[in-house]
Amino acid sequence: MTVKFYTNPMSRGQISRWALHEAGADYEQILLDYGTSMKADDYLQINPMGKVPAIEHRGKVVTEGAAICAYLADAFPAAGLAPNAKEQADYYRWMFFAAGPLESAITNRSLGFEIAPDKEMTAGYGSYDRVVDVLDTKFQVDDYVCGSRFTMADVYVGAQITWGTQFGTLPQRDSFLAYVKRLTNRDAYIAAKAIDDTLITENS
Ligand SMILES: N[C@@H](CCC(=O)N[C@@H](CS)C(=O)NCC(=O)O)C(=O)O
Repeated sequence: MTVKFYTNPMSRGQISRWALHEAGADYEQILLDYGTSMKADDYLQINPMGKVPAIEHRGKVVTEGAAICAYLADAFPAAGLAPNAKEQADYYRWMFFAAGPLESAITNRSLGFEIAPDKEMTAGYGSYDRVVDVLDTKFQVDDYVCGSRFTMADVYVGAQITWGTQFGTLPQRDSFLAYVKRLTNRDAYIAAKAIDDTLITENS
């Protein structure tokens, strides 16, 4: 069954498109514009947040980039991107780490908002520096989230690190750059990125 994919090429929808290509899913894209079709009543029925990405599959909606990645890995098992029993701990741990602490730390940093040291115990991510160091340590040891095998968790975690190092919201640590190189050489990444880049060029 075809996946309906709601996106804008200049958005986190790029992560979901990459995931769709990794999963080998047939999909139909619906392009939405910021502030207009993204906030229109018919789309708010799909995602009341008025944000992209979102997908519809088998009569259900999935929003949130990380959830879309995990869902696609499960829905398209032939791609072999869901974790096996030994990989589940790392898969869920780092996927949620990227969707929670990492995303918050990057967003706050890019908006110029710093957590005061005496408030770090309250903030879920503690401090930006600690988040970066923890992630750096992880990828100094492992090639991929689950060790030596690429899984769908690498799409989500890897997209955050790829964008972060490209746009300067993450430092250019050696471990990050080596990980990004492994990921951005993948056929699915290249194919998905080419589609979004073309859409961006056509619309500019
Ligand atoms: N937590 C959501 C964030 C989605 C999000 O913020 N998307 C942005 C584009 S990258 C958006 O749709 N912004 C439009 C708006 O808020 O009006 C996810 O991870 O998918």
